[in-house]
Amino acid sequence: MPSQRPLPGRIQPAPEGFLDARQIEAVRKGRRGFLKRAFAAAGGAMAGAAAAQGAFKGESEILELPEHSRGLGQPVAARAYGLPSQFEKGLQRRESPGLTRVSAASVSFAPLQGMFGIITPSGLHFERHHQGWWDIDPARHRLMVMGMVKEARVYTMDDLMRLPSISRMHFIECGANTGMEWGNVAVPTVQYSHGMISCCEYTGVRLSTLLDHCGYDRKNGKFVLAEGADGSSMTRTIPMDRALDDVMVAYAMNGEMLRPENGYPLRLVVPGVQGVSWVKYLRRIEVGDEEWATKDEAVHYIDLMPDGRHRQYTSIQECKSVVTSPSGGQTLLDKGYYNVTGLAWSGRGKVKRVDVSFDGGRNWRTARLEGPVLSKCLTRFNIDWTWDGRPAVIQSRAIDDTGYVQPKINQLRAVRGTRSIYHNNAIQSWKVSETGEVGNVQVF
Ligand SMILES: Nc1nc2c(c(=O)[nH]1)N[C@H]1C(S)=C(S)[C@@H](COP(=O)(O)O)O[C@H]1N2
Ligand SMILES: [Mo]
Repeated sequence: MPSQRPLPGRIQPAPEGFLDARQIEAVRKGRRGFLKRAFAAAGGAMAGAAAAQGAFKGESEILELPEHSRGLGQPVAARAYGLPSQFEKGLQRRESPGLTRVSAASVSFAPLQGMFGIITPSGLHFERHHQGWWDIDPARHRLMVMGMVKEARVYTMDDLMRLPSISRMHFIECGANTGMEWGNVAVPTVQYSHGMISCCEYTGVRLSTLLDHCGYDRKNGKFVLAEGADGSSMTRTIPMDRALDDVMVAYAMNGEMLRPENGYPLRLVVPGVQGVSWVKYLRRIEVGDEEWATKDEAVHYIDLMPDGRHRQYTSIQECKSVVTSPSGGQTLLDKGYYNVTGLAWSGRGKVKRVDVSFDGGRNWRTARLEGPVLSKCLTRFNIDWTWDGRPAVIQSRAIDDTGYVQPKINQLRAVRGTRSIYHNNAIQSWKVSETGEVGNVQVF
């Protein structure tokens, strides 16, 4: 068992992979003991009520002063980069065993089941590398802007950091997120079904600032190409109106310089658009008059339709949501109240509403949206639920401010078939069994 913080609301966290029945029983017993202690410590009123009848539950635990209440704590950690508590070690990005042959061309998934709010801590950000990651010396890194411009320029990092700076919060979702579920139920936990999404605050320069600076061709410059400096030669076309709208050349993430895995020292931020266009280790921007149809636009990142043809240049991540707790692999240990929580997002703007069903889509209730609700950014939702101990199917359905409603998996398949990899934004269903185990199911 990985050591992992017990989640609020009496939910046993999903371990990596599956537990057998014997392990679940062991967890249940251990967890019950923990709960009794936790309640005694937390509930003053509860403790008071119990105390009226004599000694209250957990009395000895709360009265016995632990070492940390008596001794001297650690000195300031001033010279070291801060790390999470040792008790949080179980919460990590994870690779899906067997998904790819080499880890340099692979994915690590963010542990959505154990995260709070909307910001992804940098150390839990998902990763997708086509040719491994690098820690590039910023003093030697350069960005060239060229093509249909009056004056081609090469920028150093120092040059870029002198330019007018902006900070924005946005989600990044790999187009292949939830791609395993096109055919049938494929993976056990929300980490593996939806963990190729993250959401951070980015700081950098508007791409339009650079395009203006170089004097891009306003008449014929209809597209820009972005290219990365790693061996994957990642290259993606971005239409000029989008490039001028909210695209950023970012050097910082969550208040510090980008992490190497996420493109240090420079990456493109293309709000609302699939992750592949967020070119890392950005070294070149070219202005042109037509799409480039590079390998990452002609061979990969295309959607195979039922009639055998491919859709190309499908880049926007449509409105989507998922309940992150309770979710696949977790176990509800008791009947009673739960705060059901999840994430919603739309590549077209803001999330307007999220509805949650506990009976497989027959009845829906509207969830509470936590602020801030920002455009092309994750939105946290919460809803009250009292579990009566009977089987349940939990779903969430998001609606964005264009009025678009997140589809059911069969509605999506009716249009797209089952052979796509990318852009699966279907409603996710989690089945809760009588014994409280939560698993991945598809409901039609
Ligand atoms: N240079 C470069 N940029 C890249 C990639 C890459 O392999 N090399 N992968 C792309 C893909 S497919 C995704 S989903 C995102 C992942 O970003 P992250 O690793 O910061 O999560 O980066 C994109 N940009
Ligand atoms: Mo991706």
